[in-house]
Amino acid sequence: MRLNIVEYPDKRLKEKSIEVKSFDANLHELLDAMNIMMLESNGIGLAAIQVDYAIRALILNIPDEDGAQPIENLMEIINPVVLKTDGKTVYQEGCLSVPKFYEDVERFETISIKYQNRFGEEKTLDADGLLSIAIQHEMDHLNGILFIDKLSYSRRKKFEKEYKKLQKEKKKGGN
Ligand code: QAP
Ligand code: CO
Repeated sequence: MRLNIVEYPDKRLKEKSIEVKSFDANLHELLDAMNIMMLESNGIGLAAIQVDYAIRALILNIPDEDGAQPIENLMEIINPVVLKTDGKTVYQEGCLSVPKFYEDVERFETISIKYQNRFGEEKTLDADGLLSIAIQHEMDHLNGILFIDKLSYSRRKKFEKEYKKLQKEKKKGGN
């Protein structure tokens, strides 16, 4: 199974992903391939829609203090539902689907969710810090929302400008 990252401004990123109903080998194969893709791309989180599977599944692996992302720290979150949020925090976010752009986004400081693991077992999770932010960022993907959609008018304009500049550089034959 080979996956590709869907990048802005692809319309597929605006789709609302659908609930996962079968926790079978196909799902496990997708989750395994997503983990490889995420690590190869130096990501810390990835939603299935970002690899063109419009299902409510996401993975996270928050780097430890040495910047390592061991498989034990991988989280696979299926059909997440928010139970509780508290506080506000701002963090400079990025996204594999919006390469090379980073901007401050406001999120809840803490979040509690329920979700299912790859076997369909119900779990709950209380998160703070970067994990809380990452969960909110990835859950937005399930509803077709990108972090750039949450920017103020002026910061969104800054994004549009930088995006156009990057496109021009690409045409000229840079990256
Ligand atoms: C979402 O983002 C996130 O532009 C995960 O050139 C971001 O993994 C959660 C990446 C911030 C919490 C805080 C972005 C890699 C990776 C790029 C990512 C790039 C290469 C983004
Ligand atoms: Co993202």
